[in-house]
Amino acid sequence: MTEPCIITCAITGAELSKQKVPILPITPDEQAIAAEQAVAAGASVIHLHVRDAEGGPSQSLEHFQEAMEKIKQRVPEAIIQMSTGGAVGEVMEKRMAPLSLKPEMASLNMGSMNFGDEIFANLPKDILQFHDRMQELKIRPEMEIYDIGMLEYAAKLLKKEILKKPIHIQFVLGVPGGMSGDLRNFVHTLILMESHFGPDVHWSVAGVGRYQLTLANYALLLGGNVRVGLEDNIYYKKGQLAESNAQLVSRVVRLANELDRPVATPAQARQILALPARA
Ligand code: KMH
Ligand code: ZN
Repeated sequence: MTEPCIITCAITGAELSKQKVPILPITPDEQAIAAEQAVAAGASVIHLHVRDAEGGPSQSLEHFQEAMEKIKQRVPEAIIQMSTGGAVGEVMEKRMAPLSLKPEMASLNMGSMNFGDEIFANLPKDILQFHDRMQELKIRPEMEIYDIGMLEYAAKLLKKEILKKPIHIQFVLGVPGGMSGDLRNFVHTLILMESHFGPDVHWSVAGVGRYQLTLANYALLLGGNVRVGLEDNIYYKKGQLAESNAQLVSRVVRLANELDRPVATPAQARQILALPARA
């Protein structure tokens, strides 16, 4: 059977504001509703950033705790994937702290890069520290890869047996400063990934902005997984803002149906990703 596609929904992000995107869920209650709707539409993983009382990006443990509790109350089956990237410029200690809440998954950013006009810093020593902490707490890292050098760095860590299988990669393509979502780039990237990691790697792709739809289609066709959501893309189509996170998820589900690709339930996603059982 074709492997079901795991849909991740990145509901909030750290860079957008409610002023610019009024439908952006930023309070714990709004995030819980957005997560519930996204899961009802077909998502199984919620990539989670949280906000402070003013709506600004936060990596505070308390803000994560509140949002995670509200999400779990509304949609207990959702797999919560905590962001450890936070907003550009956030200090490592703050990015690391909320991991002690032990989400099932967390993002592990695999290198430094320009991120728009700023620098998103992820030094090797910090990447290893995040990784060790996730291992210690049995949190599954999702490796966020924005450029091909980051993939090669991950391959090096696998060779050194620092990273261990199962490996789960999220390509985030189209950030200004990273690799674009041009399909020719992506084909090359996937070929390289397979040569380094073998066929049993799980991968997903998040196309930023206009790349979201094309890359989602491509992942569905090639047996990969898909991330959509307002963090990456606020448009449904050119010039038309998305109505909600769920709307973006629903489109992927429709495409998957057309392409005969089943969509994973949260339980199937846990099985596919071999997530450690939780008490
Ligand atoms: N906000 C970006 C600078 C992650 O979630 O780990 C980084 C980001 C990655 O969103
Ligand atoms: Zn993120």
